[in-house]
Amino acid sequence: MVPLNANQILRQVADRIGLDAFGISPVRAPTHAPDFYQWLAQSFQGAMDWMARNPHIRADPQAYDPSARSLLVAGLSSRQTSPALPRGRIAAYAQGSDYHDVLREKLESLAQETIQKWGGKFRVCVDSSPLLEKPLAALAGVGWQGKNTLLIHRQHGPWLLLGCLLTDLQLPTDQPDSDHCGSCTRCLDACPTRAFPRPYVLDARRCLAYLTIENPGPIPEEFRPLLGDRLFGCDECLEVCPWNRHAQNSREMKLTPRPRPDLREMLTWDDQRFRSEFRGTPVFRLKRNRWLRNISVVLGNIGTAEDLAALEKASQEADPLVREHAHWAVQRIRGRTAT
Ligand code: B12
Ligand code: SF4
Ligand code: SF4
Repeated sequence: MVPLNANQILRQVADRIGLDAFGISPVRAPTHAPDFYQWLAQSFQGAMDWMARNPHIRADPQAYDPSARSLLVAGLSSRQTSPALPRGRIAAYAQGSDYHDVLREKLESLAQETIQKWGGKFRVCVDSSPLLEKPLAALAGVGWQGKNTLLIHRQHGPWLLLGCLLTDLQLPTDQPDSDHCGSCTRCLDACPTRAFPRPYVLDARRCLAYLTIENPGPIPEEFRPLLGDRLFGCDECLEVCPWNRHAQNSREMKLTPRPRPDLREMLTWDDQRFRSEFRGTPVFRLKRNRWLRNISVVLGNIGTAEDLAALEKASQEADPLVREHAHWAVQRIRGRTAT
């Protein structure tokens, strides 16, 4: 028999396991689920075709798992403030080990402890399952969905990484939080590519996180200068949020930034070296060619004449993606330094 204070008990378990936020929601479509169809109709997902597959399942967790009676949502802070690289920036969530593995392990422990207490079946979902994790986290009272579309937590701001457990256990639910963005528009104003067509909606095709991570092809030229020194992802609309005022760096040691050498050195790595350096981190899934694509664009923006030799070598590579971006970077540096 599940006690009435089950969510308080589980909140304590979650905290002990190292999770920074926790809530339980009923298994139902979030309030703004219909906006998801609108988002797809405008092709805001770009080349992320998987977002458009079976949208009715993504829009409603009950359709994804008809046996589910409760949805547990957990958050793990990814906030980091010490840079991992001498030049260039990697988004905070991606500077250490892959959070998918870290969060999955914690959610499995939480499921095991719950099973020992009250039985039930559990399904672990971290990022790649067809769930609208942010609106579901809002429904579970973890925070609210901000104008930058991210889940904002009163203590951890926009830095929580989210994961869910679907269970056939009927658990007492939490109350959704209300929107505390007020008249603030800092995230919308800070976005270098103007990727928000309106508050609470993102055109992923313009987002630097999409362009540097999900986008399999060339980075369109109009966006290359706007990338600045961002190598992988973008934290601009997170860093400016006033709800950062109480946020601490992540307590999860596995997410601690791993130091990396300079961009010029990484440009010379072969595939084997790339794989051994980045295995087990979010950068690994880019593969070497997209990593070199991104390094080239960053060097095109911030590089010096000393980077030219490494870039010229990269512009002779067999892969056309690397070749073209390295060539673009050489031209940009030459244009700037008159070499
Ligand atoms: C696809 C995806 C992306 C895409 C598209 C992002 C997007 N905003 O949709 C790209 C590649 C751009 C991306 C970027 C990033 N991502 Co991402 N991404 C996802 C993924 C896999 C799906 C998101 C999704 O469903 N998008 C579809 C759109 C339609 O959903 P939506 O943005 O929630 O849209 C809703 C609102 O617009 C709402 N709405 C419309 N009008 C209104 C009005 C009001 C008042 C309200 C409240 C809502 C509302 O209706 C829509 C439908 O519900 C999730 C994981 C998951 N399974 O959920 C991670 C996820 C959202 N990403 C995450 C992260 C960390 C990032 C980055 C910060 C990474 C980085 N540093 O580079 C950036 C942030 C960019 C940004 N501002 O969103 C985290 C976010 C955690 C959090 N605290 O919110 C998630 C949850 C992954 C995880 N498991 O932790 N991501
Ligand atoms: S992550 Fe960067 S590019 Fe993407 S919406 Fe936020 S500020 Fe804009
Ligand atoms: S920056 Fe302002 S508008 Fe954007 S999410 Fe934070 S509080 Fe909301």
